[in-house]
Amino acid sequence: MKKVLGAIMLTAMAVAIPAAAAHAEDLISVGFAQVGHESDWRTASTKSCQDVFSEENGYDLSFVDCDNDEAAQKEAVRSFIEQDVDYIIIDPIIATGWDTVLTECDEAGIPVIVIDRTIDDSDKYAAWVGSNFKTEGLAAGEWLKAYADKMGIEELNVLTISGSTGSSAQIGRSDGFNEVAEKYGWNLIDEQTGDFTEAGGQEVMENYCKSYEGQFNVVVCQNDNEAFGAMTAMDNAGVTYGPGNDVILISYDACTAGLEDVKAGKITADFECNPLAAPFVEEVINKLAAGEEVEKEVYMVEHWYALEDQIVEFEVDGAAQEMTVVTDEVIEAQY
Ligand code: GZL
Repeated sequence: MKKVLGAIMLTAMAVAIPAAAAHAEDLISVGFAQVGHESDWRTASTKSCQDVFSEENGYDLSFVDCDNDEAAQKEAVRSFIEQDVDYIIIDPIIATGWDTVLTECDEAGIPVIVIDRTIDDSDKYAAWVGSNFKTEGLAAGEWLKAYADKMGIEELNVLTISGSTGSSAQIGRSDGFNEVAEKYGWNLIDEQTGDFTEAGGQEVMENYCKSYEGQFNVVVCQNDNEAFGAMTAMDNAGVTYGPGNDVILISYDACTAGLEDVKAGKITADFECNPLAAPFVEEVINKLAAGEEVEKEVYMVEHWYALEDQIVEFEVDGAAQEMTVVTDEVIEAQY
């Protein structure tokens, strides 16, 4: 009985014993210097990396939340060099000031993969996985033109709450949208940074409601969390927004909560920025490990969202754009 029991126990124990944790030296070590924790988008980006680069998947992830502090981010990268990790992932808070520390990574023989935002003053990294922020801005602008024409709105007076100044997401979205605004002669009243946070969006919108009362009919927020704050400020100021109201409210990211606000008729259109880059980063790492060539740029697939009545046809750089109608199923599937 004992033997049988033992066998049964062994079997039971075998089932119960988790896969033997690989020894640290068997794991691929990855250092990830993340922007911070400023938005729903950022939370999804962090989770994507932590889910993929887990110990059960064979990785030892060193994660540093740099809290939007550029100096802390450089320090985190240098700590990864000291740890002699196998790979470094950076989501750069701002696009410049990177060549020195990337040179140090290069000299240490540690490949760097950049995700999401871009590094514009150095190419000393193996690959970048992210979004075309200027395309997001162009899409928002050309959608607004098509929507305003459909609604018979001739004069567009625009206030922008931009993202963290100097981040490639802010630069690209501003460049793209403002290029369209200039093409069609819209009135760009003001552009101030809300730093991609809800508090920042609310503060800027409070100031806008005081300074530009009755002068604006479009508010562009460069991410959903700024839009959440802007809505609070407009509610407090008695300014209505969303289809059929005082203000056309445009946002970026299209996180779940943002799409819920589209469905509720608050955000008029939301332009997605896809945060789920980690699986594509892992593909880059696998190719590097196998000594294969890697693409220098890998673009994420993104969608533009609105309700049925706000769906209009438009083009970006001559390419027809497909808009997605926000339904409960679309929201359920979002990040
Ligand atoms: C864009 C990303 C931006 C998001 C914001 O790729 O860097 O930073 O749009 C986030 O939500 O804070």
